[in-house]
Amino acid sequence: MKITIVSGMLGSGKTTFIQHIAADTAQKTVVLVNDFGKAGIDGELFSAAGIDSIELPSGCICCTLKIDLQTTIRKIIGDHAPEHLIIEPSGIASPSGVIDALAELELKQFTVVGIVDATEFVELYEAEMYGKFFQEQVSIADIVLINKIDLVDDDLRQKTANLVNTLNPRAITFETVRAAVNEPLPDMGHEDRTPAERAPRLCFDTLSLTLKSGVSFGSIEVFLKELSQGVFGNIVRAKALAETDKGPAKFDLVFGNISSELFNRQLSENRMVIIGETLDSKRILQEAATRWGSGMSFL
Ligand SMILES: Nc1nc2c(ncn2[C@@H]2O[C@H](COP(=O)(O)OP(=O)(O)O)[C@@H](O)[C@H]2O)c(=O)[nH]1
Ligand SMILES: [Mg+2]
Repeated sequence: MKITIVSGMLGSGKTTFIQHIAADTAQKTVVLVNDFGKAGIDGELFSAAGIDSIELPSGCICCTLKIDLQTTIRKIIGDHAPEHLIIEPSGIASPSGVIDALAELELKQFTVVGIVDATEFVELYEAEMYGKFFQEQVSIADIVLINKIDLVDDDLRQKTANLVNTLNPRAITFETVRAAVNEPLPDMGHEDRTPAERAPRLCFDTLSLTLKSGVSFGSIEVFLKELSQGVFGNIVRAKALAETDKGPAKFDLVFGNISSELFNRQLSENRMVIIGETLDSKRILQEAATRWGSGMSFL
């Protein structure tokens, strides 16, 4: 069984990347996704793309026992016998925790793909935000995608490439738009690059909400804008899938950038997840209930 671990900060493009590689292959592929929050948005994105995925039940790898991950991997192997297992840890999970869990299962052949969001990587690194966390995500990778280069100028693109090269001179790097690599990715037998000093865990607050159907598309964008401006705490990532007055839609907030697009099929449930450092959950719930009526609740 081939194993690919896809690591990268919140919103860097992990799910987008996996949609390419899982759709491209003739192999039987299963994605193990450990999304933050309980809303299972990535799981629904994968199934909409016809990709088999299993969600790790309990929140984020950084906070749960390795045992959950191992149990889930064993179950996937037993139930599905995939030829390719792709693991998407949540953007705040440390890839070395996943590697440890695999090693204990005697799974030692895998490739780690690290995805860097070129719009924010240098800035976050220089500001030493989240400590050594990003450094570990890049230094442990066999392949690094410098993604979202459509959104940066040449200068920042070059700076990002230089920083990635300094942090991990051995990695094969690609500069990508929408995490698309236009050639088959090499299979790398992962060498042990686990840093001696582990990055500390990042623990964020998360909030999962359900929304009633038929909410206005614009009202969700306005709400995300307010979230990004810090009205309800320091929010680093939010996403939503909702049946809106314009049709089913997907919304993303990644470090201040909001994007939205219509979704090509009906949704099983309307929901939003929000992740941040100091979430004012009570106010978010109140505001959401005021704007969208009583259809708002915890998941
Ligand atoms: N402009 C632009 N947007 C991108 C690119 N890659 C991903 N995105 C968008 O960034 C958001 C987060 O991507 P996603 O794959 O969900 O990130 P994840 O949280 O790491 O799984 C989505 O709205 C994507 O469509 C890119 O190269 N350029
Ligand atoms: Mg994702």
